[in-house]
Amino acid sequence: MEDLICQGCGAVIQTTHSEAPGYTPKSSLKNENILCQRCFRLKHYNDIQDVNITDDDFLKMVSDIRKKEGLVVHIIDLFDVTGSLIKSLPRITGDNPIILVGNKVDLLPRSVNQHQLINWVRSMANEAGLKVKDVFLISSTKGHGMDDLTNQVEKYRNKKDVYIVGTTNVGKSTFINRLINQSIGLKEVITTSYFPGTTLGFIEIPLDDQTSMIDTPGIVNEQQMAHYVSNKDLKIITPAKEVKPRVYQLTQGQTLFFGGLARLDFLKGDNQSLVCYFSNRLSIHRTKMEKADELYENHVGELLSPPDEKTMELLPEFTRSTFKITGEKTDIVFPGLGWVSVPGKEITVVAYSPKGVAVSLRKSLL
Ligand SMILES: Nc1nc2c(ncn2[C@@H]2O[C@H](COP(=O)(O)OP(=O)(O)OP(=O)(O)O)[C@@H](O)[C@H]2O)c(=O)[nH]1
Ligand SMILES: [Mg+2]
Repeated sequence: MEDLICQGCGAVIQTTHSEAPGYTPKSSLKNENILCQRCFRLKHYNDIQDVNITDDDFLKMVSDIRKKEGLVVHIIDLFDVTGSLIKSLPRITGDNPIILVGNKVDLLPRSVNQHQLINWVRSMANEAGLKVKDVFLISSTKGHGMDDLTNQVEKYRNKKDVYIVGTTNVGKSTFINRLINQSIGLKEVITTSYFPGTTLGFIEIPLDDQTSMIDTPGIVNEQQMAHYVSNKDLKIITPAKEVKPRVYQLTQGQTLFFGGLARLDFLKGDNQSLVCYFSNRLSIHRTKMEKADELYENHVGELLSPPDEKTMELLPEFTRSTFKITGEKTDIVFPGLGWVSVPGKEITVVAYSPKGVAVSLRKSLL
């Protein structure tokens, strides 16, 4: 007999280990569409049950695509390109053609020019050495760009299967749910959540008699901030709607705190406007550099929050990186948290982020 699969997360259904993936009470097996207990609780109570599947297990699962033939749709999160673009994707998905999809475009300021944004995403992929056939921008929650993408996927897939691949939380399952909803009207068939690691196995959605679109578990990128914060803080740092740029006119010797999760010192340079793109719910605090250490020590978790208590247990210590920026307009990226855009004037900054979540620079997005 073939294994039964949970239609919400793709785990193999079992009735013996209540702590393991796919657990379903025997009484539920008679239902036509089986949902495991974890999916049921996520859907109805927004309560996440941890499962002991390792990052490596997920990677192995997704690496199975190497042995298959189909189109790979690599979804990234436009709010966290650094944390979600998988440079080594061809090692995981083999020779299969890749198209790149920037999801969550609804989070970026509406004024952004779509054409420029596509070119920017393409240049990020090029820089990472990732060869892609095409680039698209969508919002899986709002529906933006979905029709165009669906038509192009139909063209690129060449009557073969379609694999939806990406790091955790980029919106793979939300994307497929939207397609299901558009084609047959059913709502939220696959389980989605703001917790990373929602999908646990392959979920096949038939496209026709022979081929399917396949949802896959997210590949874990240790660098993502999401792995170091509590569920409550995750909700605060994840933007839910269009991010409002916050502009700070800074002078040398001033510091910005992003909650208490990251910090930026303006070490040297002429006065300038720094534009901050973070979740609107994350508070930004300005202070003098000379007072910053003391402020942090005395007020992290209070004035400077998040982190809450739980996050403070998980969070590695700050590491510092010094950057000298000259020339073109540059983003200082705090992966998974946001970025600060600085004009291309000469400026030296020191960026602090939790160890393991490395701050980086990139050509400015906006
Ligand atoms: N703002 C915004 N949020 C989105 C969009 N698409 C997905 N999300 C949110 O992102 C979170 C993750 O979505 P999922 O669909 O579960 O992501 P996933 O890639 O399947 O995640 P895993 O299964 O854990 O790998 C959820 O809170 C979604 O509501 C989008 O287009 N815009
Ligand atoms: Mg998923």
